[in-house]
Amino acid sequence: MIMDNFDSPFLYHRPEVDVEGVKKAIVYKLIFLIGRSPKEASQRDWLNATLYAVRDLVTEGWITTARQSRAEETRRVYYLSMEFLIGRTLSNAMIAEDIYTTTQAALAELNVDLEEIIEKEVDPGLGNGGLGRLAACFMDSLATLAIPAMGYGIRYEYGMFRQKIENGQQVERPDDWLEKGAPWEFMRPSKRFSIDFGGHIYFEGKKCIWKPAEKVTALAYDQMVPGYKNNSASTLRLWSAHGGETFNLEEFNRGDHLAAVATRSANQNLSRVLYPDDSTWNGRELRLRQEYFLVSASLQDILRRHFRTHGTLDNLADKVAIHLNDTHPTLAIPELMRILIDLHGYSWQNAWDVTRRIFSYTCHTLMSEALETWPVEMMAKILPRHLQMIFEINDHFLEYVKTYVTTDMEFIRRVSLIEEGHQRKVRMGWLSVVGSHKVNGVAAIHSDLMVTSTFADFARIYPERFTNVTNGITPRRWLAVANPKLAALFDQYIGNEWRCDLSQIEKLKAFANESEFKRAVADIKYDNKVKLAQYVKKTLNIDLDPHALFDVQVKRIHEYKRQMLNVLHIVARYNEMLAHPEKDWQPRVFILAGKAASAYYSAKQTIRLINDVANVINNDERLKGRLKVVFIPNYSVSLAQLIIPAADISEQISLAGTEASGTSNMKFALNGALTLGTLDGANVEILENVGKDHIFIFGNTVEQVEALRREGYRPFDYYQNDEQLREVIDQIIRGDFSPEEPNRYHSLIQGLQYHDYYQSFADFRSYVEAQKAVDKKYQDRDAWVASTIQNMVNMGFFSSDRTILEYAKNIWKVEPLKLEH
Ligand code: 26Q
Repeated sequence: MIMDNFDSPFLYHRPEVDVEGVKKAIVYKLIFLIGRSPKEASQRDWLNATLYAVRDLVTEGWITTARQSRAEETRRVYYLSMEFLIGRTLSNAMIAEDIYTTTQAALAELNVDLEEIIEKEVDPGLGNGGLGRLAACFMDSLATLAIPAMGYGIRYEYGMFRQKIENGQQVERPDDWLEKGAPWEFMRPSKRFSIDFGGHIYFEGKKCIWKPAEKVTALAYDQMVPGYKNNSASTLRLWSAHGGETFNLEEFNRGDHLAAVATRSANQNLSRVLYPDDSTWNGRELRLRQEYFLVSASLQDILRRHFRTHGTLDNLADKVAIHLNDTHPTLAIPELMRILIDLHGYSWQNAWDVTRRIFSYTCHTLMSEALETWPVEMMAKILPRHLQMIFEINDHFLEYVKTYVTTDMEFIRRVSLIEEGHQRKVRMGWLSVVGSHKVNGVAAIHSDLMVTSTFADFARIYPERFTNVTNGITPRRWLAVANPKLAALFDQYIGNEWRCDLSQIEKLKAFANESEFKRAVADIKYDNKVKLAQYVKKTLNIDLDPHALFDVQVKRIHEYKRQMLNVLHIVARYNEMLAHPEKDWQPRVFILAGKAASAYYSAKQTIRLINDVANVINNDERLKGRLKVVFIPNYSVSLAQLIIPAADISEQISLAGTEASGTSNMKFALNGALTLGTLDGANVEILENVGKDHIFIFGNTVEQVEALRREGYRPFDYYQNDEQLREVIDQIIRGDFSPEEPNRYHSLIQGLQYHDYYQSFADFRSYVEAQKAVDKKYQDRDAWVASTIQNMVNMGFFSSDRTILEYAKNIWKVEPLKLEH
């Protein structure tokens, strides 16, 4: 019994995990932690009491796992990410601890509806989209597989903004997620580190000395990530910038007290807010400070833990693997070099060997505008020693290239870590490749393109360094939590092992043709659509027919993701329906959601156009309700859990070669939606797994896209030659959907007519045809359900457990703990 291991067993009492025990535990928390009697408790009080009670159960396994991995002195992996989009914790934790129904019954006896309080939990938006959610799925898999690991991120006071739609337009509101308390986190007052910024450097002989000008304190907040039914949990440690001991040393020493205090609030601002940009890089100084803040605090923590366990840093590379989630934490490379050389007296070469054995890096993009580069001047001001270190790394690296690869100056200029020009810049992507032993892309096609385009020069220098690890999603949240009825059906047919071994889902193939199974799958989809329709009715007052085909595109709004292509087709369909109202049109609901970066004008205009088009279509009685368009505001993890299980069609329509992987495509398919997509990102592998009869592929391939670009793509020709496209474009330009301001979409549409960088016009015809094939297939409901099932049962590969096991084996070289309890 684990109790024997606790330092103070008297303080700890594990509640009995039956209805009576859970009930007692919840009421206890309500009274003694929240200070309310059951009689006067609000729904939120009940939620918090339940969270605390469930948290106790997770804590036990968490402490023992941590203790075991410390005792075994295992090799560990540290996942550094500026974003973790973890979503709500309660249902996930109850499912992991296998106490969902017990808790439900306990609360029912207290006259509390579990489903209702679940909806009250805040959804922390500490990430932008795919990259942040991937990090959260990875934490879930690391915990479930009991791999010794820890995630490090930033505890932003304000996460991704809350999106409201006013007069059809996006309005951003601060996301004050901490306002109502954060019962799932543990503050760690003793885990605090000082982070240095600015100042100057000088040399004493060969030794470099950094005299920083400012200090900020990083304070740790821990969150447990429960493993699935393994009585284990991993830690996500988020750093908060603390003003308490912060001041500008130089100003303070000059006696300028007021100025020193004034900077304090600026420093506190470090963890104030998440940058809401995803695909376009935004080189703000505060962002650079945030990145270093994460890196410095995490490395100090990692090294302190290592030293405590091992008493030396000499075996660091044997015991520590650090993973860089894109280039955002890449300053960790020069930071570790600095620590080893300046603080621990390592030789340069020795430090470099250690560093390169420790780091690995995942690239999540190909688009050049998303690659991070920091102006040398800015870095000199904020991190003078790191800039100096990067120059040294660059000298060393270019020397290697000249000796072993080529002396071609053009090549050397391209691969230099410093981009020359009127403003010199540090290339963070290049630095990540040079300082890591493995670099991976996130889907097969993406990893292939990495070595032939963005990183082609580096693939020539370090061919063995590049690899692929296709993304995955956790089946716990994206099936068990999000779609409990479907999960229960699977349990009934094949048992519940699929929950931690998704390849088991193949076993359902044996029932794929059974009419009872098919009917159950169809009924569950229908129920999920009813639930979504109820939400839409309640929040937007729009009536949706759950018998209609639900066609869904939910993701960040970006030109490369081509929400505009979706809109063009919707308007074309609208026109056709009005021209032939007598035809037997398959009723359709188009559902879109997603946030636009605050400064991204055309993305915001796209949202507005969707809403304008929705307004016209939803109010056109000639359609007899057979066509509806809905933009659901404030897309988030919790909304994804509601929307994805209700989808019939999953829109994955990015221009081939632009979406690194996509992960919602996997979530949709697992929940039985058919993909309508281009040969881009993980769509390619989804096609390979589900087979061509169960997916709708359209549009140009990467090769065709490149050929068009080479030959000079002329969108205007498509406009002129395609009558249906021309009509749609003319309508929008004429202001048919914005009669009160006819010019509203001029620049948006002209951007397409004359540039159309993401080639929507070129794929329009093939998209419209694919949409017709969708209608046709949906008419044959039996064939549709059969395809739905083929999608679900062939998703085994896309579990993040498989992804994490690949990282563990091929990149991190870490092994799962053999849990003792
Ligand atoms: C960088 C510098 C300054 C400010 C912001 C940023 C920044 C922040 C977030 C840049 C990029 C991101 C996020 C990128 C992202 O989410 N990429 C997605 O990653 C997924 C997981 O691998 C892929 O599935 C998607 O294809 C990819 O778009």
